[in-house]
Amino acid sequence: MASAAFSVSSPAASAVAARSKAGPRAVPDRHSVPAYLRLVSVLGRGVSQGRSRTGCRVGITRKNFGRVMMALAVDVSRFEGVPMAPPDPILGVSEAFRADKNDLKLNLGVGAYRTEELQPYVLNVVKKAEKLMLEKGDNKEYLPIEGLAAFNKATAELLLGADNPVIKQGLVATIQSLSGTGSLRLAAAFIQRYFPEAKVIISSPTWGNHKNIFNDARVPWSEYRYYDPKTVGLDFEGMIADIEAAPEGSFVLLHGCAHNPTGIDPTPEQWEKIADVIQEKKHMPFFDVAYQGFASGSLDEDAFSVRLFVKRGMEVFVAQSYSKNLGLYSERIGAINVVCSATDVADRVKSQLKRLARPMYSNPPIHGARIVANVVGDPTMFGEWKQEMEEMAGRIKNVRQKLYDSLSAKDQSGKDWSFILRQIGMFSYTGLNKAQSDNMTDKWHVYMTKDGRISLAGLSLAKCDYLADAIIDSFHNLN
Ligand code: KET
Repeated sequence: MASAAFSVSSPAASAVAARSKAGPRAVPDRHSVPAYLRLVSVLGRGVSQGRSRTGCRVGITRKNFGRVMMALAVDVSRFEGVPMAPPDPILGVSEAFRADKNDLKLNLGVGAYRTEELQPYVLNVVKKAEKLMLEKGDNKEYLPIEGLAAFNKATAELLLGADNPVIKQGLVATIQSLSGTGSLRLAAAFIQRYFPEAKVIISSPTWGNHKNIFNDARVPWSEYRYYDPKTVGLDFEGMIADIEAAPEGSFVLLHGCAHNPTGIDPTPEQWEKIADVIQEKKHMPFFDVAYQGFASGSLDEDAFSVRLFVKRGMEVFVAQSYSKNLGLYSERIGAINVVCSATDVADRVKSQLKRLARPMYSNPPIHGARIVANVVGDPTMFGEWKQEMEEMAGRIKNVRQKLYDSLSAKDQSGKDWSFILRQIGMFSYTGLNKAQSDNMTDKWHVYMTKDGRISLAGLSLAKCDYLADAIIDSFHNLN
């Protein structure tokens, strides 16, 4: 990046060097002037100054400046080889939505809860907990690497049930991490370090970021069948066959509830069979629980799958998120739990998770952890949370019903839209292909992911008719 034009033998630079108290020995040659300093010199106006690595004060006059600037202008950036990254398939949709000036626009991209007025929602119980925290005057000291102890206790209990024997026996290694994504990423780093031969199998389709997470952690992955477009339901046979065929000891990534993006979960009987084949093949179940309480409205019901595996005495990974169920999206609060078969194993696993976390992000943020710990630890607030969660889940169910009603009433083709009612959680997987999804956005200003997923949490009853028109037009007029 250095240009031949920047030479300390130039008259101006020599003059500066001569003025330097450090004497002639400290005159910087062009290699002793760090790149940043040369750049600073170019960007500054008039005389720009700085210190070279030798500690000598250097600077160049405006007169000399022109030459340097010209030389650098034709120089090639060190970042020339960095290509433009594509927008994120989910969060990039929100960026495009913000840029659209049309009044009809609707953001059904990201899975984030909105009120009936389509406004973001901060839970009352969260405001209450924050008020208490402020009154108490809690400090902002670093948390330990594993996070807030009260949070870690609360989160494991919420997931597994407070009287689960694995908690009582100290078999659960829990680390507070950076929400669901950070917890998954930490677990992926653990897999990469301690199971370098293992691969992860993930459902087809799955939440888009799963693939990025394992790619970045250099953990090989492949897909197992999950969604059957013909039935718009679960391809259970295919799922079982693919889990069975995976190399023994694979990690099987499962959505604990409210599968994203399909909204299709296995039945309790199917979960039993999935557990059977995972156990037979000595696979490791790895649950992603991002929607506990949001699928059914009940925290316990939505933890059914995880608890089933744990009850069988299996070792299990579980990543948790409080983005959706407590609406703490930007607080980045979640955890990775590893249920182990012995206390000393849990201790060792925890120690290694901490070791991985320390150089990655050192220790997690405290604010969201305190909110969760306060809400779960206080019976009144805990009750209020459950009620608000039921209300949120209830609003989504109402919108789901209304969308189905609107589609059924408006669509004259006889198409069966009842799959929308069978899907659960925040999303509906509409079956719209990329061209149809593009039409939804380009013509109707409905922002959604290109896999045909819409977030019903971003829809209001009032907008259901409009959305139904958009879907019918896109579905029938494009293929
Ligand atoms: N797992 C799943 C299945 C998931 O849908 C999300 C978020 C996460 C983990 C991570 O959430 P976090 O906020 O890191 O705790 N999904 C929504 C938002 C996103 O893509 O980041 C979404 O699918 O819209």
